[in-house]
Amino acid sequence: MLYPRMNEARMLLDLGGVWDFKPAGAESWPREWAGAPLPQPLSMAVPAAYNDQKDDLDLRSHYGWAVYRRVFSLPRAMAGQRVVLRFAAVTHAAEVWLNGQKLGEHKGGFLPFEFELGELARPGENRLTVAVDNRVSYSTLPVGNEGAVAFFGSDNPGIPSIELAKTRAKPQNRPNFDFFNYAGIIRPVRLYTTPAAYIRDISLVTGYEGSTGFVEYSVAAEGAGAVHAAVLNANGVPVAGAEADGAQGRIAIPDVTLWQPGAAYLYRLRVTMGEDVYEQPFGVRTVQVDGTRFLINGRPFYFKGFGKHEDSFFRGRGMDECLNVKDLSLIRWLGANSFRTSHYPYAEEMYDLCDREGIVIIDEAPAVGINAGGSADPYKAMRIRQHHEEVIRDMVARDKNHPCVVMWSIANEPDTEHFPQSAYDYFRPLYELAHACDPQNRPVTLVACQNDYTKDLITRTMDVCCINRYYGWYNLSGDLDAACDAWNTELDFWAAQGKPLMVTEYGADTYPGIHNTNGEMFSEEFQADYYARINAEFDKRPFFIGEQVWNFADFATIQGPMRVDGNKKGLLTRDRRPKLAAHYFRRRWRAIPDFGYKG
Ligand code: GCB
Repeated sequence: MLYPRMNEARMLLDLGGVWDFKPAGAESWPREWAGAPLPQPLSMAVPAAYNDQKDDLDLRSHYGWAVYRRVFSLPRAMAGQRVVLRFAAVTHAAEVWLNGQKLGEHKGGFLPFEFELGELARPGENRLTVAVDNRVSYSTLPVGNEGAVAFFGSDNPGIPSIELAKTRAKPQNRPNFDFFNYAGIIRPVRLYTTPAAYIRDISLVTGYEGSTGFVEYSVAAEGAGAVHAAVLNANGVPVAGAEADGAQGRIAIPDVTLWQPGAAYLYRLRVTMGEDVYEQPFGVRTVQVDGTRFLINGRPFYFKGFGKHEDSFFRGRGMDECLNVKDLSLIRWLGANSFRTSHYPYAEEMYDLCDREGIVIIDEAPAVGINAGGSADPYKAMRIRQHHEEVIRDMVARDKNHPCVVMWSIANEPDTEHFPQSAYDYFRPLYELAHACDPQNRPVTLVACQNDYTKDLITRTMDVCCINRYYGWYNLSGDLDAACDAWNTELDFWAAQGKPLMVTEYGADTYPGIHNTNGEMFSEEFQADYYARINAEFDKRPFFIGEQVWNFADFATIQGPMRVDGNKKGLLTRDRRPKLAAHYFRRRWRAIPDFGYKG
């Protein structure tokens, strides 16, 4: 799906701003709100999660539907054009109504969807109503626990007063994942136009031979029109001779400048079809797994970076370009080169920025929580397969042209240990699907949780083995000698698999300002020691191709006995101040080259 861009053929209007808002019921919302002003509405900024915009615990922990509404006027200049209403992400499910008529619905909170307005959009005032459902369950991705009443480990079952209280407790979301369930219209809402015959999609594959690059393009169009494609350089100047006619083709780019981590260079493919025009940015680069090496442009790359979250004060998971720019600045300050979009595809603007700044992304589907704690086979208990296929297809369709994306992650921490064959049977087709959808055929991975890796059958079959491990934190807590020992036992196992291995999570909760001469848990010293000790083990292993720490910054989670004001495993605080370990990593990573670290 193309990102909406304004040019001489296409208009673009942003519907961001302050909308009317009203929380509704757990199971449904009043249909009369679809065609009339909301009664006593609250003001709510869009895009942003609604949870933290008011000082109201009921809203923060709202369960179920909420309704947004705004009125907009279509400029006369749009008359006669094809007008499309595009939502970059509404979390987690949406129903959209225009002028009292239903446009459609969408499931999944992290990928775009759009509606052609046709006759429904009229000149002058239009009333747009968006109903949003934040419920997570065994049939959503990310996965929520079944039943809307809390039952945490600390609520010992069988105590009569607790059993009775449970029958009266307020329904609530019970995410099966460790990040706050922010919801609402979290990314931009835009109107754009195209001519009646239009470019629907563009797919690009790049490569090079010697100093000559190439881009293979394929244009999907609706309606008739001759297609022309031309390569522009980073200054927007046409590259002499780099053009072709037809909906598919291969264009040579003489004296190519490659897209490299840390040294990005972006061309644009200017596609015209009849009246329509679209310029698709791209970088010329290749990605490949070769034995135990991960090659970008034929050179062995070492991942230095993070698992992240889209998470900030007030906006929650709302798209924030300023924060994105700041985060990339901090990534550079730290000497890192990459991150994983844990645990869902991020806002499109972040990928554009990474394309532009040469930061490498592992792009993750919103498939987290496929784990019933070993008590049940999640692949039988959960009703997610079809939706999982959809989100992989949609993620790849959205992000396929970004040079910054070098690998797809199809899930985070599913149960691969207790039901290894079920996991294999479930994930193998999804792995194949991700490959089949991607014109660039990037490597595909699945991020495995701390488990008995000898039982897990699927992780070792991925193009790159990605593991999350908490030796020294959740396991062997505080004992770094034992943690290093456990790491080495495990690394011996992976050495025998003949695959590239990277750690996609390891970390320690660290409360900023706690200092401790003995370097005990939760102190800044412990976090720094933990990483220094474990990294020294990674450095001894040639097949170990990257370290992504958990997490870039502290982030919000559901309240509970395991979390003190959120997850505190950030190298940075939530407001982006460095902890001691950030300075340690800055020294380490600035000394580790992007390429050739492991030969
Ligand atoms: C994990 C999860 C991540 C959590 C993290 C933690 O394994 O993938 O979402 O936040 O552990 O800190 O417990």
